[in-house]
Amino acid sequence: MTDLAPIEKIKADSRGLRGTLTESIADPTSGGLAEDDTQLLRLHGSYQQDDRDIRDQRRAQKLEPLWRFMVRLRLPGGVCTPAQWLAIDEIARSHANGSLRLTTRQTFQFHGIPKGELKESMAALNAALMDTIATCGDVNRNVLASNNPVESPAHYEVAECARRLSEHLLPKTRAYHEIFLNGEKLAGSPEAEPVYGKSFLPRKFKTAIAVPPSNDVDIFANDLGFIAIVEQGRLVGFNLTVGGGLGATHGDAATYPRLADVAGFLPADRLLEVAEAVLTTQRDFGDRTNRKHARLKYTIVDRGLAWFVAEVERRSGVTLGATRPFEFTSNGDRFGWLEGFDGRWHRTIRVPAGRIADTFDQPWLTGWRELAKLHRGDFRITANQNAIIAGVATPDRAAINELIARYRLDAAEHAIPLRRDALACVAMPTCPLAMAEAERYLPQLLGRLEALLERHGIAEVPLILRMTGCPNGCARPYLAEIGLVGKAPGRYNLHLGGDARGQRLAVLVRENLDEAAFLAELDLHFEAFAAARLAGERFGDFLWRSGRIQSPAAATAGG
Ligand code: SRM
Ligand code: SF4
Repeated sequence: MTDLAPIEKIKADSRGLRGTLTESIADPTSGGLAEDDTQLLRLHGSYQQDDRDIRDQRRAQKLEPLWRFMVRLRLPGGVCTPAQWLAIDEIARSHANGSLRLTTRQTFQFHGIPKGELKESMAALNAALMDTIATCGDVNRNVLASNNPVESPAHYEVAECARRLSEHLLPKTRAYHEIFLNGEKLAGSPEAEPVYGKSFLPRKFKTAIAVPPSNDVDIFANDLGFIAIVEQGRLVGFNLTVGGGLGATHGDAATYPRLADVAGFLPADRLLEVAEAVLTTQRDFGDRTNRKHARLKYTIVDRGLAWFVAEVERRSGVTLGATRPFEFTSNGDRFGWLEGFDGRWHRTIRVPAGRIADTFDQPWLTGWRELAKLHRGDFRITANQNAIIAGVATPDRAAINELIARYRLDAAEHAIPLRRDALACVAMPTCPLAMAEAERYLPQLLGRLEALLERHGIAEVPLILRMTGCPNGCARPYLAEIGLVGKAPGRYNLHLGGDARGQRLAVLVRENLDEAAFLAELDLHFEAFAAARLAGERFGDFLWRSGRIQSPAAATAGG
């Protein structure tokens, strides 16, 4: 029998994810943690990182890396109150690096928290009724739900479903409270984990709920998904999706991005049973020997969808019905004001690469803080790294507009569609897995692409570009019309041909290109697109229709 991956023993022996985290955090001799504790810390929502920009310099000075901690909030459906925003803002300024990072999974990340300030940061979150439990590691992560949440009563129900799913699939261990919040110390055996067992899951596990026609959560990239079926304005149930995931390793054909399968229909009131059955099936059958083969997508490919569905039906006691018809028309956000079904207003604001910081001409951190002081509804983070000022009464709109204008919060919206919809993952300098730049390089890249598009007269055509610093796919580049995936410093693989609904994978067309080479390649495609585009045709669709890209393995999800 093949050996278990080393982390399996760390989890199993951790006494409910405690390990020696309390001691490691208190140890004054290092800014970092004991090796095994770095793994366990993830399941509590934090990663040990170092500043890669100064890694070599520190090494030359014989200093340990400058250990700092990334902390990720649990925010089901991306919802937080203005008071919570203010608490988050305060932590960013007093403990982290002075910026907030909105992620592609509808939440906030802090970067740069020193070890000695971890507990204080967690305590401040706790005081604002927030936590970071299970936002990283081999557990069910932050649950996504389609924005805008109060666009219809069904959206409201779906946001509530996301919250219930998140609670239901939380680990039961009190380790988080003990380690970070001075909770009572465990005496005796660790708490039972009826859903997870003592080794938790073989790998990360991601859940999302989408409300057609918007696929803003990119449901097909998730291990587990629910497509809301709304009839006569009422949520009647969900189409279940299983086995999506994007992570891959360069040069390893056994790893690949995969779109989820649509497995059948379930009534709305059986959501939790079915979710738990999917999760426990993966818990019991996922590959615990090879982390690169451990996601649910590989379990389903290896054993077959029919087997998987039968197992989920047996465990949940729910027989899935025939998939109900659904149609997605977009996977992006809609900017500007939108009126909700209840007469309240929602304003989506573009936040490039999700980064909110104060700079000389864009005092965005301050601007959002001022908004939070004034706003009486709530905030919603989108899965496209943007934020929504939600639930605004008509008379309050003017004051909000005034703040948006004063702090130039909408500066990134007065731009061509490419700039409004582009995503970039964090990458350098905090991500230890980055092979190339992404977030920091995006502004420069967009400028060059914009010039090309203008030259061909197609700058106003919607176009989705997403880039990542490595093949893990955190900004979902494999679902973009243009995906750039970092291979080495300054070099990227070029993927083309995703659609604008998150239902078609882009294909790898050229590898290891420097900027000049991929711009030249794109220039040729843009020229052809400008010359032969049909009315309303998208770039990704054109590439397939014109035969400029093709693949025997072309995959489309959900028809
Ligand atoms: Fe991710 C690992 C950042 C969404 C696939 N991701 C990481 C780490 C934690 C690096 C690490 O393991 O040490 C990155 C931290 C960088 C930093 O400094 O902040 C990181 N991932 C992010 C975020 C912040 C990207 C962003 O710019 O917004 C997103 C945080 C989401 C959240 O709030 O939970 C983020 N990551 C995603 C997504 C998109 C999604 O879920 O919709 C994916 C692709 C979907 C998927 O999971 O298949 C994704 N991240 C990965 C993977 C590859 C997983 C795999 O199956 O191979 C890794 C590496 C790993 O797990 O080994 C990874
Ligand atoms: Fe880091 Fe790679 Fe994810 Fe970008 S895609 S944040 S480089 S793991």
